[in-house]
Amino acid sequence: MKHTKPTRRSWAEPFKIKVVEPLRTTTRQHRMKAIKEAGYNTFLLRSEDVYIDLLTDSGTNAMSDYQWAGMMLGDEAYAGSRNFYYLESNMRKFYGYKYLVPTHQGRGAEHIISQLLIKPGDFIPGNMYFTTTREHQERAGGTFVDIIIDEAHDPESLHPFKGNVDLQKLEALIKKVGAKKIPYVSVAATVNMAGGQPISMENMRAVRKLADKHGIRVILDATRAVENAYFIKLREKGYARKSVAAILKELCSCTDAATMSGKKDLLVNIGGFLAINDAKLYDEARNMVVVFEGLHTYGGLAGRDMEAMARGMEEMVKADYLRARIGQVEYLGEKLLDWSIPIVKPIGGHAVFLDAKKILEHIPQDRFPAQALAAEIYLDSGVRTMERGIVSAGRDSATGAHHHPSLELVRVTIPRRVYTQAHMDVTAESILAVYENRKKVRGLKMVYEPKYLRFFQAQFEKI
Ligand code: P70
Repeated sequence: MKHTKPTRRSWAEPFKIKVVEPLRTTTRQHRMKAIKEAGYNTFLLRSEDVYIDLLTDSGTNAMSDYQWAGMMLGDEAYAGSRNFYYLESNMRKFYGYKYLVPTHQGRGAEHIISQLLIKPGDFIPGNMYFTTTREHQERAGGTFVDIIIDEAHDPESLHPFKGNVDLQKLEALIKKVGAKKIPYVSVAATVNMAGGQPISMENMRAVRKLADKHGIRVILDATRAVENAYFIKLREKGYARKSVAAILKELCSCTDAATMSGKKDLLVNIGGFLAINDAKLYDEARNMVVVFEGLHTYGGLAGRDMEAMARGMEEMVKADYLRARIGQVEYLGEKLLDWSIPIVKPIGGHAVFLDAKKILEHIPQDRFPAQALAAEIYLDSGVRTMERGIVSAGRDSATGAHHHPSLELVRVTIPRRVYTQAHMDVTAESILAVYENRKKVRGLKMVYEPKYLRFFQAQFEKI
């Protein structure tokens, strides 16, 4: 093999491996049967039938020895666990909100905040929908309105902050429906469905200012806010010398509350929370959590899970960790770009997103090209990815028609601290093999469609 001389010095994972979990390989014949039985939906595959699992970065992280040691210090008291108080103090230290309400995961927090703040007939503007977030907003009687900048809908746009809010779109909505019908602006950092794209600090400040002018709250989806803070450090003027921890706190300070899925940035396998500044709202949330999740000092979690989250916060902001984390996603993305495979640009924080619309241009969107592409990659190598296109977008709650998102993507999601560069090579080669045979891939028809969040359980057949 020929090796060219490097043009820059490499990074490496800032850890060594202490425990290993064997991977299973399967035959193509085995996978053919498995994906057919799963109705061509990668969510319905058994993990045992998967080789490299890039379905999600959610709850799939490898914990450190420091976190595992903390698990043994779980205080499993029903009330007032010391792990809760440690988590609360670290949340204050790293995110800066006043009050903490733990939940079993992110959607538990979304449920509570939506029920508390949204009235039927309200509108919730946000920088692109997220599936579970919008579902909870709609269940509370609200209507989600997309106010992300147009560039976010264009996979080719190289805008460095494709997660930005279009302030004119926000202002136009306020004018149209009135501030009283907008309980809050829902801002995500980074934006998952746009391809893991960040929002800039400048834009976040401007959103705060506009919301203040009209007395509207700003609620942050902080699920991947650390990765957003890292992009701000790399890309935004004036932030290169600031620490990611300082940037994260500054970002949160522009908002009134946050929902959090701890299963991403916090380097754990389960957990989430709601973080709030307003004492009255906190009081209501603390009361509601006991109905749906558990007492306000555990919120559906074991003490040990809260300990692992608290310790994860200390690790998530470390510079060497983030460099390797984002660097690994970039490594995979650049490899695909070198081979001219269409992906969302710039490369995002948690995943590489394949542009299924371009790759399978012979398959119309109503025949689910991204769903078909994800199934084909699995079939080729046992690598599991996820559809993020028309199936995920669901139906319009008013008309019942399919939403037709401009982005029809397959998400190749990288768990934190789990896979090596060699796994990225194998993944890239499988995607290349499928890309080269793309003309032979056929579309799908949906034969089973569940009512809520259909992408999780829908089933398909080949056309
Ligand atoms: C993913 C996961 C979860 C998530 C998120 C953002 C920006 C909230 C949540 C909910 C899991 C998932 C969820 C729906 C469809 C597919 C996969 N994202 N906000 O893989 O948090 O899962 O803890 O309830 O990304 O992206 P939780």
